[in-house]
Amino acid sequence: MTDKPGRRCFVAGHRGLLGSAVVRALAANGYPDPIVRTRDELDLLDQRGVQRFFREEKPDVVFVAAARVGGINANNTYRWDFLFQNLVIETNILGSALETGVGRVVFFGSSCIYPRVAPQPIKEEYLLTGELEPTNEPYAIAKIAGLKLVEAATSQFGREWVSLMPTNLYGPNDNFDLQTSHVLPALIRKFHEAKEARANGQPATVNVWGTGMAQREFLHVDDAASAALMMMESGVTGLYNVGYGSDVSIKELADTIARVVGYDGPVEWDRSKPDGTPRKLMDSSLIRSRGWSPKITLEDGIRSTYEWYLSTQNEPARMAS
Ligand code: GFB
Repeated sequence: MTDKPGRRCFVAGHRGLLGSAVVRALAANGYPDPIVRTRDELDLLDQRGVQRFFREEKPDVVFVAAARVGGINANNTYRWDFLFQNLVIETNILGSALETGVGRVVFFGSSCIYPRVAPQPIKEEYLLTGELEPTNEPYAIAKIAGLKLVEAATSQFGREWVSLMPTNLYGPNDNFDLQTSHVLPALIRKFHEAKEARANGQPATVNVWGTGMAQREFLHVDDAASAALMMMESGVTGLYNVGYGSDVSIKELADTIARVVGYDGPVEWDRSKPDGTPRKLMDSSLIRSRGWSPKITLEDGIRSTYEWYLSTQNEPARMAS
């Protein structure tokens, strides 16, 4: 690793799943008080406000974890919002970071930037070699624009800016809204609520979207944050996949969550809902060769996320043993 950069870190999106994990990772590694702003304090869609903020605060390092995000249904429904808002957030932050001389940026994309049907596992070099998955094309196009800005800041201006492409993330501070969330928090909530209903003598069935055959790779957000910190400190540039290394079918995921939650009732598969990309397992050997590897297994991660979810419901954890 090269020298540590200046210590004024700005974490954009610090209340979200990924941003809050970056704040935890910074605190654990000697960066205790990153600059953060709530949406009320700083609207990242407001170009002038973002410029003013950067000129006043002059961060040395920026983590771009702010984005309009959501699961397959949110991506597919709010297509304007996902394209427009993500483009504006990225150009506001990256433009101001460039103007005020920010040396290091960690920009987060997503595995959905890659072609819908790509050889597995997906290498970084497969970017822009085929058509995108239609359900998340707006989000993917915005994220591709962002990582191209990062690439250009390096090639044109010599900035040590890096883009990380995490696979499907989960963990504390995730969104558990059943219409807009990703599959893992949605299923934790669905199985938990069905378990509670049955315990109260009500009939309940868990509704799972799609065929169950789609494969997904899940990474605990604390592992993604440790990758972000390592890459920021090294000053490396370029594009890196950040994945767990293996994937599961949605059916297998549902079985694991049912076991962790302790639900043994019926499950119905809603084939009117899309599967999305059939499979998007990433090849993360590039970042692994730099010394990073995930530490949290899927089952352990689901357990701790379920505990966190229960803690937000003001009730004691009642896990299946
Ligand atoms: O996590 P998810 O919403 O997003 O869905 P993607 C993954 C798979 O789980 C799909 C199925 O095949 C869904 O049909 N699924 C089953 C469910 N039950 C449910 C449920 O109750 N809720 C949800 N949400 N899914 C997103 C992209 O794609 O992945 C984003 O839209 C981003 O752009 C993100 O890239 C990481 O993995 O399909």
